[in-house]
Amino acid sequence: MKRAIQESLLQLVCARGSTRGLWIYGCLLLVLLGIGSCQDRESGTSCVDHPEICSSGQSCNPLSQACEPAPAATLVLTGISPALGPTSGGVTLELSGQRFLAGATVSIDGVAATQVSVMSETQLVATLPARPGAHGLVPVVVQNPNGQEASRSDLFAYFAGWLAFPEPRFPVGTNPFSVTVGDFNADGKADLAVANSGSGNVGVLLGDGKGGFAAQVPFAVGTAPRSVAVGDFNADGKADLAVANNGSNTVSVLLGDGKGAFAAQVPFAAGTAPNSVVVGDMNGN
Ligand SMILES: [Ca+2]
Ligand SMILES: [Ca+2]
Repeated sequence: MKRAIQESLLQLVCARGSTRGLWIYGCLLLVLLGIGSCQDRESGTSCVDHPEICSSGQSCNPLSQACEPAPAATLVLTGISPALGPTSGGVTLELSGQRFLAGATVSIDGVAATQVSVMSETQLVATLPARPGAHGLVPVVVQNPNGQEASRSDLFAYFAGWLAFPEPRFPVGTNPFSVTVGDFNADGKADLAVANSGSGNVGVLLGDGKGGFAAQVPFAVGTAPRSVAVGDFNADGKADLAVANNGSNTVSVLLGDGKGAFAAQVPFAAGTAPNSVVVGDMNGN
């Protein structure tokens, strides 16, 4: 019934016998009422009801109810999962969107993602590239082989995991009990001396001045050294070491050569089970 009334209105308003003014205003009224247009009337069919009348490359404009050239289909990126990834890279990302084409490429913060695989027009997977130092949201760009690009800077962020910044570790002996700082090779860079209680030695690690240390060089002392201190015990300007040996009731003195090495320990008797040693000028000379 409604359809019949619409048809009658269209016929009445769009009839060629109408005056031109009535025809224009009538057509406008029909469009506003959503009934149709005289253009449809003349062609006999509305593309709103019959979208199939639009040829390929056209789409139906619901306002004019006429077939018009379709807007160019554009590549769209709508989502990335997971939305966070480590700066060390290597994880698989799933990108969703529209009109992904086989051979599409992905770049993340300007670095090409590897192993890009287009699963469908709406989904592709890619491996996150490593990006040391990156932090927070970064731009992600998908490019089709035809040159179309989609870019989003609000979908994916890098985070710095511990893998990206490994904590430096420098192995020493067994059961290290005490550590002290000195410059044992006189190069102006801080070195370390460690009392390895379980190994019966002192480990010396020469520093590079940038937070790194060479492998420790062990120097034998007494049993179960628990404490180590730096001093210049023979006043030659070269750093020496004193070590409290808990297990042998001695304090060992090791004279340094100023090049990072030490002479064999000279033990001095101490009380029972010494646990620490300090350096000072005990006799005031
Ligand atoms: Ca040094
Ligand atoms: Ca000395």
